[in-house]
Amino acid sequence: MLTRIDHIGIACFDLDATVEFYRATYGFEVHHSEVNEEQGVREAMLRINGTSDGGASYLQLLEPTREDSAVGKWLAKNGEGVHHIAFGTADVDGDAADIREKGVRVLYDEPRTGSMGSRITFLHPKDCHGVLTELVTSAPVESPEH
Ligand code: CMX
Ligand code: CO
Repeated sequence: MLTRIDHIGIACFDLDATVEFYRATYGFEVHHSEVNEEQGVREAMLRINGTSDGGASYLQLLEPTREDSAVGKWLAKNGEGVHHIAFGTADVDGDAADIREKGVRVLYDEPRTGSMGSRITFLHPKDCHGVLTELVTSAPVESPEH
């Protein structure tokens, strides 16, 4: 079951400048940043709020690491802006299977690795009224180290 907005993915040409815009304008700070080579992105997660199921909602700022990546191609065509939305679920495998049965193209056979060790998959935007849609199961919370 999809229970929350996990994040909104925003494509940008210059990650550092875009992070600075969100900091200076709204006061949002970077909660986490990483490079995901498989997805071809350098990204920053800005944590907006916690949610009642223990998750959180983020803005995901995305700069392409290569022109032929999903974000690189999209930016070349559209310029900067909202690239995708992501719903949070405790069971990305089950929800992806259910949605595939409804005739929506799920892009991956098995979920792949997303931000902060999450497991992610995508639904084709042409089957979702023009919205690239991601499903996310967050990584389990690790117990603190001794
Ligand atoms: N939102 C809405 N429509 C989109 C889109 C987007 N983000 N990206 C592509 N499209 C549309 C295009 O406009 C195009 O439409 P037309 O045929 O009407 O012109 C069509 O989809 C095909 O687009 P394309 O430019 O030829 O791109 P591809 O088919 O090669 O790739 C997609 C599209 C969705 C399969 C690819 O972007 C993908 O695999 N996305 C999932 C992975 C991803 O986005 N990773 C980055 C984020 C990582 C993260 O969130 O952690
Ligand atoms: Co995303």
